[in-house]
Amino acid sequence: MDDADILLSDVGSHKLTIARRFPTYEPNTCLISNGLASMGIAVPGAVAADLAVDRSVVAATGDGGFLMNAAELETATRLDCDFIVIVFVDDDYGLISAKQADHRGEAFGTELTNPDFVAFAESFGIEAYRPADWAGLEELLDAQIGSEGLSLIEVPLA
Ligand SMILES: Cc1ncc(C[n+]2csc(CCOP(=O)(O)OP(=O)(O)O)c2C)c(N)n1
Repeated sequence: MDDADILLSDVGSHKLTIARRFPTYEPNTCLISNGLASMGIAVPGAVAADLAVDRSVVAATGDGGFLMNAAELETATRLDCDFIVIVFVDDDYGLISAKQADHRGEAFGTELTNPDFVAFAESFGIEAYRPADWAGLEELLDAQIGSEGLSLIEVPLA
C-alpha cells in the first residue's frame, strides 16, 4: 500500500496483529475499532473511507466480523465503491477461543459455520479470490491495490 492509503481493521486476532505490526506513515491511515471495539466495522468503514478520499482502501476482517455486516457489500456495490476486502477465515471467533483457552484450558461456543466467501462475493458481481499461500496473497494484493472496483480475498487460516 502507498503511505496515504487506508487500512480498516475489524476486531479480533487480526486486529491485534495489525495494531502491533502494520507500519503507518501518515495520520488516519490505519483505522481501528478500539474502545468498545465493535466488530463489523471493516466493510462499512471501507465504504465511508472510499467515499471520503481518493486513495486505495483495504478492509481486513475476521470471518466472524465480516458476517456481522456482510450485507454492506450490497451498499458498496450500489455506490460503485473501489476497495479490497480481506477475510481471514478460521471458522471461529478466534480471539475469543484464545481467551477462553487461556482462562479455562478449552474453548466453547465459538465455532462458525461459514458460507463460501468467494461465491458469496461473486453473487454480488464482486471479483473474489482464494490464494493458495501467502506468496499468492501478496501477488494478489500487488495486482489489486489501486485497481478499480471491489474485490474480496478469502484467506484460509486453518
Ligand atoms: C459486536 C461485537 N460483538 C462481540 C464482540 C466480542 N469479540 C471480540 S473479538 C471477537 C471474535 C472475532 O472473531 P473474528 O471476527 O472471526 O476474528 P478473529 O479473532 O478470528 O481474527 C468477539 C466475538 C465485539 N468486539 N463486537
